[in-house]
Order: sequence, then C-alpha cells, then structure tokens
Amino acid sequence: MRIPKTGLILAALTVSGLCYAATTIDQVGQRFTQSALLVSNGETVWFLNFDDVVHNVSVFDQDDVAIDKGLQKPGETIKHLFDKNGRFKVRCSIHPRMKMMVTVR
Ligand SMILES: [Cu+2]
Repeated sequence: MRIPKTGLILAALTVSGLCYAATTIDQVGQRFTQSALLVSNGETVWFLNFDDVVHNVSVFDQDDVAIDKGLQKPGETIKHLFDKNGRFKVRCSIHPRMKMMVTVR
C-alpha cells in the first residue's frame, strides 16, 4: 500500500468493532517529517521509512529510559503505542540529528 508523504495522516482502523486512531510520521531525507506531535493516550504512531537507508526508532520517556524498536529497513513501518501521558523523545540511534518530541495527553 502506497501512503502519501503528507507527514500526518489520521487513519481510522476498525478492529473487532473498536475504532483506533493511528498517526503516521514519515522519515524522509534522514529527518522525521514533524519535530513535534500531540497524540491522545492510547494512540499508536506509525513511523514509515521512506528513505533508502536503514533507520531506528527509539522512544525515550521522561527518565530517559529508552524503548528501542529495532532496526528499520527502507519501506518498513514501526508502530509504537503511546499508553502513558507525558513527553517522549523519539530518536534514530543511527542518525543523531533525527529527533522529535511526542506529547501524550
Ligand atoms: Cu536514521
């Protein structure tokens, strides 16, 4: 499925009659397409690698504890469920300049 590079896509996914909101962040030119994002608690963010290089997604909580989502090949998507309120840094461990902030409320 080809997803346009709009940076932010709200997609409603219906699973078992429940509706979940999913927000998409692209990785283009070794940057996240947004530097800041506000999501609701319980929302899943999809990180799409549109580059031709391998990326990584690591999510840091306020105590700087990281959840490393692993390596992400070109074309792959990494999903992360934000289920705690707060501010979370998202970084790529391979490209230090790739960083963004996700605020969960
Ligand atoms: Cu990267």
